[in-house]
Amino acid sequence: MIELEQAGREKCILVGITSRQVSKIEVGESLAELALLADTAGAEVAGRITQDKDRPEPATFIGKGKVEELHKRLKEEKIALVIFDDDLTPAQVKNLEQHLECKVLDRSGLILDIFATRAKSSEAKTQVELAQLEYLLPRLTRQWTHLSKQFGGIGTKGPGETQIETDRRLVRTRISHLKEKLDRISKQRITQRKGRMKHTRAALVGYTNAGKSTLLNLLSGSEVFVENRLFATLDPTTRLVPLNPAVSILMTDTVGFIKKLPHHLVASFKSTLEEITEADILLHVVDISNPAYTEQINVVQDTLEDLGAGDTSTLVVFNKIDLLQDRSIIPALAEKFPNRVFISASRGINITGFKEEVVKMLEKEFTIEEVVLPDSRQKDIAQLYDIGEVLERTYEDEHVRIKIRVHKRDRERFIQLKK
Ligand SMILES: Nc1nc2c(ncn2[C@@H]2O[C@H](COP(=O)(O)OP(=O)(O)OP(=O)(O)O)[C@@H](O)[C@H]2O)c(=O)[nH]1
Ligand SMILES: [Mg+2]
Repeated sequence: MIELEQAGREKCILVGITSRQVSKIEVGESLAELALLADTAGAEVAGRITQDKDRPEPATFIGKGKVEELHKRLKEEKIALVIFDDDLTPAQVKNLEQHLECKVLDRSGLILDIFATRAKSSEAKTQVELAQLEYLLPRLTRQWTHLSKQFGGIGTKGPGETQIETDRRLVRTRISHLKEKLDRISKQRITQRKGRMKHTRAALVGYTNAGKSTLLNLLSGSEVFVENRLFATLDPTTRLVPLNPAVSILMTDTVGFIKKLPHHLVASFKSTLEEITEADILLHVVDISNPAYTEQINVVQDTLEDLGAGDTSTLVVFNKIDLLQDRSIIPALAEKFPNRVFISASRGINITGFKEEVVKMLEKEFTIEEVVLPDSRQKDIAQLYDIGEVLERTYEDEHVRIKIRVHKRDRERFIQLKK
């Protein structure tokens, strides 16, 4: 498995490609983010190179001349790691490692490596290991295909193939074992969530490093780990947050998103990400001081759609306004995003305004209903607790009067039950 030495910062060079579709500015921003990822993984960025190329070389991604130029530089500066901003095929990695005589990583491999060092809970560790093995599996096969092509023919299909087959079998067995384990964890989570059904739930979502954990800490007085590096949070944390004397909600902080988040990771973090899909409302935290914030908003929206949470009502929380040099962009953003608020989580700016916006949103999302049912309908009365937050329950003769807060999503179920 890919591992970066933690002791002593390993030097690396970053590589990106500009083309008709991807401008120099975009690649610059993307490489700046890759540099942050490299730093988070414990590497020191010694240089960045870009090449203008509409179509990547099938064998080496970058052109032959670029490979030679890079090889020379690596030798001169004694650098043993190159990180590509785009995903490479297993064959490209193999070829590049041969030509460059150094370790070659792509963005997905680097992100997986960071997740592996960041994972603390048994659930996160299991999810990351599953993603890593899924990433490794095709590489085991194709690496072999590559070797058999190169050395070809007789004599290469014996022990090598057996070895690969054995490895693949082992990896597959481990994958199904991990999947079973995650299934069990996911079931536990559903039970846990059932236990807190009666509360309104909001999920903090957003690009990595936007300030989600900082905001949750401020609102709940908790101490979720905060760091100016990427993917500080992998495990979801849920806290009760008072919004005003009458209303409090459960707020969940969870893993941040990033451009080109490896799909294996999204798939294996399914149970963690259910905290997002099951939420009543989403609070989308945006780092407004990041020059790429518009692209980051789009990445988050696309990821939410992939997860099936694209339709959940969302408040856009523009964070880090204390770092904003040019305040003139605020009115345009306010117009573009009708549900939004501008805050600074670390400085505590406009937190009251934030809470008011969340309360306003809840008022739109939920209605407070009253229903009177005969005592005999015990089953339906129990069902109500599953539909919404029961605020009051009073007994009158042989009837029970229930005041309940219902999400608009569950309104139909409520009306059916009331009949
Ligand atoms: N200047 C400034 N910095 C902030 C603000 N909010 C958060 N930060 C800083 O931004 C960095 C990232 O904050 P986190 O709360 O860890 O961000 P996150 O969204 O939880 O990040 P991940 O868990 O990695 O997805 C930290 O260094 C925070 O101190 C803010 O309003 N202003
Ligand atoms: Mg966090």
